[in-house]
Amino acid sequence: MQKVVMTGASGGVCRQIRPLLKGLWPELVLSSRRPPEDLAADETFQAVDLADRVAVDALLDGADGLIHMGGYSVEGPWEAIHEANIVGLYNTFEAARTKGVKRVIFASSNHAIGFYRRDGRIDHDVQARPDTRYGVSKVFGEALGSLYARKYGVRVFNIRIGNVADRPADHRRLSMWLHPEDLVQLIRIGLDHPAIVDDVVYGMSHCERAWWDNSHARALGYRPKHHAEDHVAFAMAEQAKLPPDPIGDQFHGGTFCSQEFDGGLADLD
Ligand code: 15L
Repeated sequence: MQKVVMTGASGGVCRQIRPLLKGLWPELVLSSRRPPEDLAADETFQAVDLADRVAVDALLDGADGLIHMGGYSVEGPWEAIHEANIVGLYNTFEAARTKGVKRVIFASSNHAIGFYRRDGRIDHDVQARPDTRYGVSKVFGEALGSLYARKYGVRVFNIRIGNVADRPADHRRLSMWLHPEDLVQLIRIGLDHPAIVDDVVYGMSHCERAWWDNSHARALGYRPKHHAEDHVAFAMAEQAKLPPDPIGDQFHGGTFCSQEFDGGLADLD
């Protein structure tokens, strides 16, 4: 990889991994609608709205790899999700295809499978169970990636990210926390591993209470360095500040499941 582009540069996940990406490739271009407030003098930035196809084309000109962290990152109105995560993502994959980008890392999310219950364990191959319109857009993204891999040869690595932070933020995150260094390890596997086609892995560190079987990531060489159980006291203290959530507390997606919940079939498996 000579030139790698990362979208979503002004978002929270990129803020945490930008310092760790420095020097990994000869050229790293950061992009989002607005520059990150803490953009350093040695970082290259290009402002692009993903809804603007011409601008996305220009962004990916000459790129070998794309780390796609851009888009709408929580639940929101359909119009906003549609523009950023459906139209914007389509533009991004089309630009990747026409510009000859070899690899795409797609920041998928645990909210693609948020309606699985916490008392079970799932692997990367289960049927989608999105918990929000946002989660639906992540399922769409994984499907789009599969199409572009199998039809056009753009290899895609889908990371169903749990929650990226220095420490697990609460009880739920003890099962799905992802330290920034472990995320970078996954990104490097996705850009470099020769066997990647349209693979799906879970973006979590070593979580002893995991609800996800991440053996596919392990088979690709992923060895997370950070252990969630090292932070139990902090996570549980934070949890004590939160109100109970009778619906959200049953499912992987937490509050994303309980938002707007109304007469759902939540007591099924
Ligand atoms: C996500 O997908 C969101 O982008 C992030 O803001 C968190 O809410 C995370 O999931 C989570 O589930 O903790």
